[in-house]
Amino acid sequence: RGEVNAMEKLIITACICGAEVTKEHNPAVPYTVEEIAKEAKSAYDAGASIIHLHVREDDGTPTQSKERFEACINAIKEVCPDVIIQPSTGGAVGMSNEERLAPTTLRPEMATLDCGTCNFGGDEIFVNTENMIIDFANTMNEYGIKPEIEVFDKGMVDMAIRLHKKGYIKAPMHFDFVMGVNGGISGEPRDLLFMANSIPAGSTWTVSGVGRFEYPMVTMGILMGGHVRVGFEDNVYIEKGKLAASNGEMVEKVVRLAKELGRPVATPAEAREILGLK
Ligand code: KMH
Ligand code: ZN
Repeated sequence: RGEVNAMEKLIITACICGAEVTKEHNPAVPYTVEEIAKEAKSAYDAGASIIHLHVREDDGTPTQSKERFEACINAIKEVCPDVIIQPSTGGAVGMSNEERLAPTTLRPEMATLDCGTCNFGGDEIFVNTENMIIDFANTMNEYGIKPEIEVFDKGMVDMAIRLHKKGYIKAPMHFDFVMGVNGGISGEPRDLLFMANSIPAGSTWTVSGVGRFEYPMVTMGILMGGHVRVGFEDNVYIEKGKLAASNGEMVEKVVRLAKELGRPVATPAEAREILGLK
């Protein structure tokens, strides 16, 4: 169950911006349209085929504004014409459903579909009720968007499977196991084995590890035949105690690991093929 050919090309997703991380954490975190395009290009040039996209106002405030997404997507497409752009529908904790869904009206190839509610550190709660997930899935089906099913815990995998059986989420499903959120599943090797063994045959998966879990989870993901995500949204360090200069530097590290471990890296065209995008 959940097996992927270990020689399959490796899809690298770069989560270049996020909603929580700021320039105080790492001055290279992008806010403006120009900064977002520059970070996307650094990741793409290094080998990323998907950009998981959150956008900000110039002062760093997270926004789900359709206009801001459109401006950023256009700027990214100018410098990385064939990259797959995957807007977030998670946005930032506390945003309304309508706000969160705004980028789907641009009909991107992919978007995230968060499959459960969880604590998100401190007093934060990231809310995704069952009816919200159904509503978000229906919207994505209507617009022909392939969901990346974001799961922060095992129960969210089960929710996705249940909604698939009810016809709301189409197969083959593509999961992103987000490991190490303060409120979700941790990022120990056994946790990833458990998650990868819990999804239906024929599904694809990506793994991302938050903070110190990033590179260990990525390494395991490469070895297990999954796909991987890195970037400032998940972690701002290139190694313990050393800030990453760019998202591209983090992607370069993944490409080096993949080479050593025998996984060729997918181009955007190959990623589209693997994920069944049009
Ligand atoms: N910013 C988090 C609250 C997603 O992109 O879909 C949610 C998140 C997940 O980042
Ligand atoms: Zn995100």
